[in-house]
Amino acid sequence: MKVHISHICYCFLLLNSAFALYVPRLSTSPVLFSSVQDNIRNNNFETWIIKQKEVSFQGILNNIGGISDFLNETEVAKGAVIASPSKNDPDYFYQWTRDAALTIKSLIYYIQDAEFEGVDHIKLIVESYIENNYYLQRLDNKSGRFDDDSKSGLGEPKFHADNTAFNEHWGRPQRDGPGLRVITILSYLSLLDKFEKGVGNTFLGSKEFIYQEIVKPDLIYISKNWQEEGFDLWEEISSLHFFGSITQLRALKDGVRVAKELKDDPDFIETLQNTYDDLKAFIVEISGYAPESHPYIIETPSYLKSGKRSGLDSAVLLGSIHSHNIESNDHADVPFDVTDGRILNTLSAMVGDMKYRYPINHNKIGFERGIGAALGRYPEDVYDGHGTSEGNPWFLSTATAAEVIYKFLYKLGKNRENIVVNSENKDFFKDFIDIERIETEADAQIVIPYGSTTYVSLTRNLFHYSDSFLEIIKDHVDNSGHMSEQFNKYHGYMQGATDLTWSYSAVWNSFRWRERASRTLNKI
Ligand SMILES: *[C@@H]1O[C@H](CO)[C@@H](O)[C@H](O)[C@H]1NC(C)=O
Ligand SMILES: CC(=O)N[C@H]1CO[C@H](CO)[C@@H](O)[C@@H]1O
Repeated sequence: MKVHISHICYCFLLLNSAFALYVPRLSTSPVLFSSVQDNIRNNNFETWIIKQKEVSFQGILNNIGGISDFLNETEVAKGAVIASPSKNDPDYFYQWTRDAALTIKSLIYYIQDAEFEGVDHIKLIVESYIENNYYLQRLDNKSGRFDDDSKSGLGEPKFHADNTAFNEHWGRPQRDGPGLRVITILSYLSLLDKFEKGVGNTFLGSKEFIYQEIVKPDLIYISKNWQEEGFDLWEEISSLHFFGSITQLRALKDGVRVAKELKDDPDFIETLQNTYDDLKAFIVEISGYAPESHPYIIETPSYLKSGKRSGLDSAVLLGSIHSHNIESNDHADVPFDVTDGRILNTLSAMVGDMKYRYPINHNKIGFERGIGAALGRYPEDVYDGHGTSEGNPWFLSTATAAEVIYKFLYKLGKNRENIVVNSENKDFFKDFIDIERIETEADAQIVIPYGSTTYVSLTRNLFHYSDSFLEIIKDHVDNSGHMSEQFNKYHGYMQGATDLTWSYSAVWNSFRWRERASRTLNKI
């Protein structure tokens, strides 16, 4: 277990390599020396963000085979992304399709922000991840095979880091992996197009190869399997899940676009388009993800029905942000963007529950204005990072709440949209504005015009609300900015898998959206 009071030197080694910042891994580094100045948490909030952003980015790179100084190349294949370096209690020394796809996306954002200047080394990493997935897709495994009709093997959730199949008992299949991989890889291909860059990796060779050999099999998997049950992103329950469906929908939408661009077989394009239409209708009308009985999204409707769960889950927030990474206004293509009332209400309901559920949040009770809380995965969680006892807050859930609000503010500002508060999103806004009129008249709405004084003060308050989630993260990282999976709900010390790649990626992404939201709001 890693606790945030440990003393580790935070070494800045300026090498000729592009990776200027090396963060020693806690479990293997001897205690060197420490002083108050070394403690990253002693910085003011803005300075902490700058430093934590670098540590977080390096935290992702440290967990990728072929480039990390901390990984043995025999144990971790080039381009494989381990979930965590932790090999026991818990053993996360594997590559999960989901975690890898989500965390590689941070590297793609990094390339996008740099507009390809000085980031050739990151481009190579992204391409080695894509190449690695070509091999993983073709491994027979306990979920099935690559070559059968439904491409069943693509539902395998995790692999050994050295690119061999994991043949033990597990919650499989998990059906979100192929869609997440499609989203990540196609976002990279779009970026190459936008900046007129080519594929550098000689095995992959071209955009066409990547589409035909890697993306297309995943799209076929989705079209054959979207109605089938599978384990959720937390690997615990088999059913249909919002996170899986909404990310599959995004993958199909992007898939149709690229299939058309590359002039793929018209029959295949039609199949994809039909699957997209069917899945969208399922999500909106049939699934039970957005029932009238609840103001928020239900992650796994079958578990709500059986009374086992409230349906509240940070998977919903993750599903929203990871199916809407594109800057265009695509609410019509894929519903439940961050501007959707139900997504915002999910966030407030999570905060409303966990503020009371986790003792470390109790000092947040009673504030008049909205204030963030440490968020876990879902209220009924009992996984403590090592075994089952009681659930705790997670870094990635807490960071994702912040990202949802930053992204919401960014989109509003960028589109110069009014803020409209109505019965669909009042749960989210009630801590910030007086919604009495909406409570009493069902059709009432409050319109706050873009650029008005109220608009400026409301968006500022919401920005501070997002920041309050990141301030919690600042309180719980260790002295050098390392992040595990969870932090204990009673005493706040970290626990669970050390240096979780996904924690670093989620926190890095939230910083990125904070910068974008801030720039947009400053223009009002
Ligand atoms: C890397 O791992 C292999 C296999 O476990 C082992 O034989 C080798 O000694 C390791 N190399 C280093 C540098 O630790
Ligand atoms: C059920 C099944 O087909 N399992 C296979 C998964 O893949 C490994 C090799 O990668 C096989 O040994 C298993 O039989």
